[in-house]
Amino acid sequence: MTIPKIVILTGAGISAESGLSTFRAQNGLWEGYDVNDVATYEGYIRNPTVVHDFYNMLRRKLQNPSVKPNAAHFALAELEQKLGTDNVLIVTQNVDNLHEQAGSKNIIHMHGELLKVRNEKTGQIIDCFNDVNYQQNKLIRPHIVWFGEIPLQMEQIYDALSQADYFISIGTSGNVYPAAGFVQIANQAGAKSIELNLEPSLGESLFQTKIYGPASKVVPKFIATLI
Ligand code: BV8
Repeated sequence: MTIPKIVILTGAGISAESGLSTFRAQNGLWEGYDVNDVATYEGYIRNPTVVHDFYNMLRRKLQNPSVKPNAAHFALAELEQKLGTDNVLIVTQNVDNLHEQAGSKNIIHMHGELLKVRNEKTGQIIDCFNDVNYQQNKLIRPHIVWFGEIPLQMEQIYDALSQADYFISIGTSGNVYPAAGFVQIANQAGAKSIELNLEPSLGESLFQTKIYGPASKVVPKFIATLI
């Protein structure tokens, strides 16, 4: 029996039960900020201190000991461990490190990472666990893909989707492209497409299988059918 190739797309919903807010539950006002002010390059240029304060707050929140991976993160780590790292790829829109904390290894952070910053001049990516003080070094920006910027490792993602036997979408509303279009690529490649979410996403009709409920419940249950 050949081992299936599985691509898993995760969004903010998989980390909701770990205590991290999703983006659109608060109708686009995220942590009380307008997404255009804190998740676009224009917003950053307009007011870099506001954007750094915002990401400093999220970085502190992520490192709060109460924020831990939940059963959904652990189920995905177990799937990779059982089927082999080459057969299970997590493409996450999330900038938190909860997949890593749960033990997953094969991860692409297509929208960047909260615990990394980037030198705008050299492109150097550096681990960052503390607040960024913009006044000290104006070349350091969050290593985050903002709206209007190109997501990371798109070639690898498209390549994996074209070979997928399963495409599983977890905890994402299907609002943001190109991630929201991955299910169509997977379907065209002949993959089985499954949506695991709290409620139907915008792309709901494109999925062959849909199971709704909190990720910590529906993800372990579904993953168990693959192991
Ligand atoms: C690009 C960084 C070109 C910040 C983020 C018009 C039409 C179509 C597209 C566009 C358009 N105008 C502009 C675009 C492109 C734009 C886009 O898609 N805009 C949308 C809003 C219309 N996209 C871009 O600009 C992207 N770049 O397109 O470049 C390109 C394209 C292809 C190839 C090369 C180049 C860049 C997008 C990246 C933006 N940055 N984040 C940060 O993260 O700090 S996006 C932001 O939204 C986050 O990354 C987040 O992950 C992402 C998606 O949100 P979700 O994860 O889905 O979260 P959301 O709150 O929406 O939903 C949560 C879901 O979880 C809900 O369904 C809920 O029911 C569920 N849930 C809640 N609780 C639970 C749960 N599920 C299970 N259990 C629970 N307990």
